[in-house]
Amino acid sequence: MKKTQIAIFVVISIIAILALISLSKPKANVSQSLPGIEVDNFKGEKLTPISETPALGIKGVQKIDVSNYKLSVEGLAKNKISYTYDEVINKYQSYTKVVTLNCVEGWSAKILWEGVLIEDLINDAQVYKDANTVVFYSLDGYTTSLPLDYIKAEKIILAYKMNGVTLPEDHGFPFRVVAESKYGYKWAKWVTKIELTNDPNYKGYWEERGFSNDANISTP
Ligand SMILES: Nc1nc2c(c(=O)[nH]1)N[C@H]1C(S)=C(S)[C@@H](COP(=O)(O)O)O[C@H]1N2
Ligand SMILES: [Mo]
Repeated sequence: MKKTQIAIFVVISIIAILALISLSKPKANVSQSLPGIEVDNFKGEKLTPISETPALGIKGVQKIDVSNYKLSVEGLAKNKISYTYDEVINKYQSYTKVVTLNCVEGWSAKILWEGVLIEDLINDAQVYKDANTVVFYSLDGYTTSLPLDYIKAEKIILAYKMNGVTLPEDHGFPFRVVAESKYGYKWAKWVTKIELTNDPNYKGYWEERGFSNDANISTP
């Protein structure tokens, strides 16, 4: 082979290799809302299908367009943060757990949840020492609160998937709280703001209407 032929061969080979590398790279930071396939069990545990899980809301289903959605972390924190949907999903470690949602109305649903630790989201805001309560604000005007110590100790997640599929709109898309061992009214859906306070007696929507603030599910 002549030198020029070798040079052309080398150049073409390099282009081909670069093309292959760029094709095989996963496209990070781009969220795709593929419907996915719902799972019906997890490690042998039977899950409740989403279709059999009631969807509640004081003002009906909230529709959130993630292209102009922000999740803010405010209150007793040095560094107020405003996250996009993709930042929450891509910047933080994800966790899965099977947790049963119990409503005071008497029904329950065992679901595989996937989301990020609320502790991780608020740590980046540099929470002040006197904060002891976390208040969740939702698009429908709903609010509820949880103790900060409980959120840390129980590794409470803000979920974006249930039974392996993107959280459906009627179950709180894009993010909802999974407040395990507490009644459903602590499981805020369509969360838009997380506020750190030093008021452990803050009363949310149902708490103001007589439901207990600790909301613990009594285990007989
Ligand atoms: N934003 C918002 N979150 C909410 C509510 C609501 O009305 N608005 N209802 C709560 C109640 S009382 C229950 S039992 C659960 C029900 O969750 P699901 O609709 O996914 O079953 O959502 C909780 N989160
Ligand atoms: Mo509920």
